[in-house]
Amino acid sequence: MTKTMMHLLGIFCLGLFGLTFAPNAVYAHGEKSLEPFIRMRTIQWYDVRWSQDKPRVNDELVITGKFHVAEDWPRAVPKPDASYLNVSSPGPVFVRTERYVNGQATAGSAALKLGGDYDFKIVLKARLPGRYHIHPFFNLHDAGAVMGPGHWIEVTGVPAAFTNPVKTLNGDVIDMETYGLANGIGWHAFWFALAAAWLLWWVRRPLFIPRNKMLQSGQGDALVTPLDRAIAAGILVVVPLVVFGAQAMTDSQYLNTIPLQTALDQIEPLAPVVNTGLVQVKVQRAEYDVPSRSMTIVTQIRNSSDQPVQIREFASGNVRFINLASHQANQDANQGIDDDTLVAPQGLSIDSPAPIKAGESRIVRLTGTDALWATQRLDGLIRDTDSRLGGLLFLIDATSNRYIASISSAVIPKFD
Ligand SMILES: [Cu+2]
Repeated sequence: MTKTMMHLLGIFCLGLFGLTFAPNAVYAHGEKSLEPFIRMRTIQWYDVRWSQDKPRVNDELVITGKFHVAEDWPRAVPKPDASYLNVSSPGPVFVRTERYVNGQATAGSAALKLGGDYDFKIVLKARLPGRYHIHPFFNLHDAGAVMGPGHWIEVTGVPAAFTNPVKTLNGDVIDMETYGLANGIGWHAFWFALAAAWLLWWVRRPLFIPRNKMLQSGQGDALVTPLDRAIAAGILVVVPLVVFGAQAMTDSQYLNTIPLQTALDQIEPLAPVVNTGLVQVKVQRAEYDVPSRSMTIVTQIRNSSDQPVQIREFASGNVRFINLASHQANQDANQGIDDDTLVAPQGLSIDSPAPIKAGESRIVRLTGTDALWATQRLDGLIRDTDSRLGGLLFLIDATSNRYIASISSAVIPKFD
């Protein structure tokens, strides 16, 4: 090996070491793993709330929220024909007891409609004590997990206190923590023992090379004894007998069983909440300034409602830029996702902050500047093959009526 090669190898190993032990990846669990255009332009979460921060073991935690399915769904992502609303947590630290989408109880996957509006409610029950970052998220078939906002939850109490009784359709009450456990362990142990015994039966004798030698010297017949054949025949008879016998016993013991369900739940979107047409927003141009980590969006806003409206917030990929001059700014900044760092402290700056009058159409330049573009890896957008920004623009009138627009636009990067 030449000296240069040794050097290169050294640098490679150092790099690998650095990547493996990088300290800043400790809390991440997939929030930023998907391409920014997927996080911005598929499921657009908002109003996500957690019922409490510190449940005890067995207490309920309810996550509620809303999401809009972006109209400008990326071409590279399969349409959301099979999507599953889930909760991300580090292991089975909660159990999910109920889930509703648009008020409809649902357990399976569902097809979502582009441009559709949905609300959801997930009921969890705390199982293991600890401090966890909990997110609602959508598993999109063939695309990945689009995370909603996360929240730190501290579960207190002792693990042994957890119970999970469930009443079956037959009226029996079973404990889900232990139900069928002995049976499952028993069957695994049985098959493991049988397979291990059969392996050992052969392994204890001379293996590959001695056997090969015996074959070569014409002593192959001595390798398999009549006893081997008898045992093999025995297994061939006994294993199917055990399988079919156990199946028959199970059938007679549990008369009413239901197979695991594979059908898709059919859930209709709500009456439009986003892009209702009363306040129309068109993006004329969006520009991302790389060194100052600043996104500028030039929008044309047309107010067809009968009240003046004011811009309240721009949210994209769970990063929120709040108009600190809007009359609900304080409430917004302290609501919902207050304890994680996804609200940009400097907020959203607006070049013409006066409310847009009823009937008025105005060009408004919005600027959101924050390191979150980089730390949330949303700035990777400009190096993607789909450099289109997406997000929700919230507007509000004096009586707190809210108008939401799902906007999208190609982004032009500025590198100097
Ligand atoms: Cu998290």
